[in-house]
Amino acid sequence: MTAANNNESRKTKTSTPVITTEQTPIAQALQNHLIFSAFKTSETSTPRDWYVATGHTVRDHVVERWAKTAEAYNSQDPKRVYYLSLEFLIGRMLQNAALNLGVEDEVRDGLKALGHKFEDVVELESDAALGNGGLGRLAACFLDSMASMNIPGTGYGIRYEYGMFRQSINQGQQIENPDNWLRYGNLWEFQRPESQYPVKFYGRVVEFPTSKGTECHWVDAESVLAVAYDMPVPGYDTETVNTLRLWSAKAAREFDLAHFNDGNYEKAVEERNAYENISKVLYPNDTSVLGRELRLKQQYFFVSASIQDILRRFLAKHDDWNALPDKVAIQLNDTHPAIAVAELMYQLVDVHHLSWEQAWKISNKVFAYTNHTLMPEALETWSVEMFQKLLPRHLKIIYRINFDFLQMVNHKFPGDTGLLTRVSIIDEEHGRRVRMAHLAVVGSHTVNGVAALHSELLRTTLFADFNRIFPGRFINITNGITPRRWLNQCNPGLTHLLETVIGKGFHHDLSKLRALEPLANDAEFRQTFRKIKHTNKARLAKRIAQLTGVQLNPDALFDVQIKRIHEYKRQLLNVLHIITLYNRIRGGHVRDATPRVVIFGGKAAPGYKLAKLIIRLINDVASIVNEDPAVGDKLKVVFYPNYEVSAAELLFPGSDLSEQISTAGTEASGTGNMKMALNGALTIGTLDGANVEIREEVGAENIFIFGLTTPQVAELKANHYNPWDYYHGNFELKQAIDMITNGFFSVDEPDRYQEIGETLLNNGDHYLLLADYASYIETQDAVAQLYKDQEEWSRRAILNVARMGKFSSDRTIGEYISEIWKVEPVHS
Ligand code: B1N
Repeated sequence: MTAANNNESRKTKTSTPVITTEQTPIAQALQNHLIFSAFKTSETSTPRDWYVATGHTVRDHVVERWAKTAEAYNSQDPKRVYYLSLEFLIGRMLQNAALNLGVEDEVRDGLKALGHKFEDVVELESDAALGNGGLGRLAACFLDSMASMNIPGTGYGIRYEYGMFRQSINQGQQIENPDNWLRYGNLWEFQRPESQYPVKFYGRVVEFPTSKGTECHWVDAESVLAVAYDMPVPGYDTETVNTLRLWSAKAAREFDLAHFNDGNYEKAVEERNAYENISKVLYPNDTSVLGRELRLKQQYFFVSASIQDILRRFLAKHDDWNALPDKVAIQLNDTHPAIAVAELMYQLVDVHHLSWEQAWKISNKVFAYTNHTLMPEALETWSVEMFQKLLPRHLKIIYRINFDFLQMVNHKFPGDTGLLTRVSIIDEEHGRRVRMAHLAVVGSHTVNGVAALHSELLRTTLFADFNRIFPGRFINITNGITPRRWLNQCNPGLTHLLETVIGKGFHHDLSKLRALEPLANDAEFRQTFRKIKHTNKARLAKRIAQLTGVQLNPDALFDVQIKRIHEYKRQLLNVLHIITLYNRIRGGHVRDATPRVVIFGGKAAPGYKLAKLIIRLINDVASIVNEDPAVGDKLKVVFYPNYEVSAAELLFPGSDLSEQISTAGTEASGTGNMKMALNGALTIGTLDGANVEIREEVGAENIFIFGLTTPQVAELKANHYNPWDYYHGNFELKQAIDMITNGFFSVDEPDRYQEIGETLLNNGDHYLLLADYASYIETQDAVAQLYKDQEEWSRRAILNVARMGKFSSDRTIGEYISEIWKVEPVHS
């Protein structure tokens, strides 16, 4: 049981505080809400009641501005951005709302006066974990930036009843537990019963001849209701509060009365459940797709409701459809909402009776698509058969879009049938499938990648054909992170230090951090900087001791890899390094080792066997290493259970070394890399994703780059890469792999890690761990060496902080605005 849970079960110990005349309005509001919102007195209150009182107190401030923002948008009718995403990884709301509204200190003081600690109260909120990882968290950072920049932006997604599963570790293995995040209610959401839309599935299409051609009617369809739940998105230091609108599925009829009257009560309930299952649970797969019907249902469900909502809002003020692109920009967060291209055509042509040509012209000016990965297993395709069954009208629409598109291509590149086959929206070679990425590219005016290298690879590999067909359509917009949550909120110590030396300007313009550069040479400043890092590490160590029982020395080098568990991210390479260090220590080869703590965190998709095996290996290695008296404090290994946004807020500030070690060309961007550097960690990484740009910003001398580059990876693969050569050529590598496969770390089951040996040696080592091993180890040795020189280490860490300005999501959103959305700020 966690400390937070422990707290929860007991009553608040403190006696009723004396109400003094100097009480602040916030302290009064807290007490009022304890009575009127939690319905408790101080004597009977539990810690959760204080969470409720605090939440309501902060929420009141939010709601006031929220209404004003809505009113300003309504009266000024600006062009708006709609960010469609199947994932929004928000995390906790309370502290972020208090911070953005500028009432955090007052709330903290108010609680203190009443005998409570803000930090303890905040801990009682469940994370809104409506996302898997980087893609979902990016959507949340974008919402924060849009609100902070007064951009009329709305997020649209699904109100999953269960978010990302909660991970526990049992005997070293991942266990998935349901994430019942709404169990105690959610004071940050507002149901909007007035915003409900029917969403149709199944049925068939009938065609009617008319004077203008044929008209299609989608008939005999089943229907489910999408009910809106709104969550506020308060901007930082501004009056703007935007909206995240999440859809929940509700059966269109309470029960099928026919079944009900037959006495078949169970069947009536079952059918109802089947509809409501659509918004039940988030698919826990990151960068890989399963092709399940329920997933396509989820996608169409939230897309259809969102498009209906967007068009309703437009129609309330306009009657000229050609003005739609002047009022509406829709961003597709990967291909998950790409069905929106067909849905808008459906709405415009079938429901609102525009001509196909006019509708297509309008639609193309509305949509833009962001690609987040090159991994082939993440490219969404749906069997034509399933599509036909679930969305028969949309399949027809897609055929028509494809027909027009291929005609155009054929006109531009006559006779190139290979090209037509490759770019067709329908893949005819793998049993007829709809390629959602192709639909998204054809239906959008702009397509962007998420880091310079990734966007270049999109243009030259995945979308090379499309780049010829649509020159200029493909651009780059490098990802960013919101400094509110990832600096101010998670690292108050560092934030305060920065404010005292360079002022508060960086809150609104992160590039102002550059003013910090000269202080890297100031010994006194370096010492203060180190002290803050030490405090953050001690705080992290304390939490890790509570969670795992492992005691850590905060003076050790905290070497951290936190992200989804995936072969391409190469947690295994990190493990090979740990085993190498362990062997050196055991062999007595190291005098004067740099004490190191290696921390892992991350979830494996429940069906991804090898990823789960990697978690188990990390834990098995951890128990051997941590319990070996020959090792002592020199090396500790920890797996941090249930890595989530709130855990990240503790882990980033407590890290010294940021592991960003994916095979070059595989990680589209990465955003943890940015969070870690902003919080004063040095990076060890490959030239992959945004690491390339991080190096550009911080300077090659302030980052540890190793391994093959993207072209070298391609070349090695083309030249019959053989991992065995590396295995036989490097004694330490061979020894480490042998220990894994011989059962050194799994004495009770020596074969446990056979599969890992197979992947690395016999199945081609797809992610080139063996090829990069020597370079990685050598670079890690340099890291350990530098850490001994604390002055030089801190100097470089400070320069990293100073040079992270580019990676604010405010800069990213600024680029979306000028390159894609063409929207203006609105002041409420
Ligand atoms: O999107 C992040 C990037 O920083 C990461 O490099 C990238 O891996 C991540 C299918 C995905 N790409 N694709 C996904 C998530 C869920 C799913 O069902 C794919 N996530 C990323 C932000 O750009």
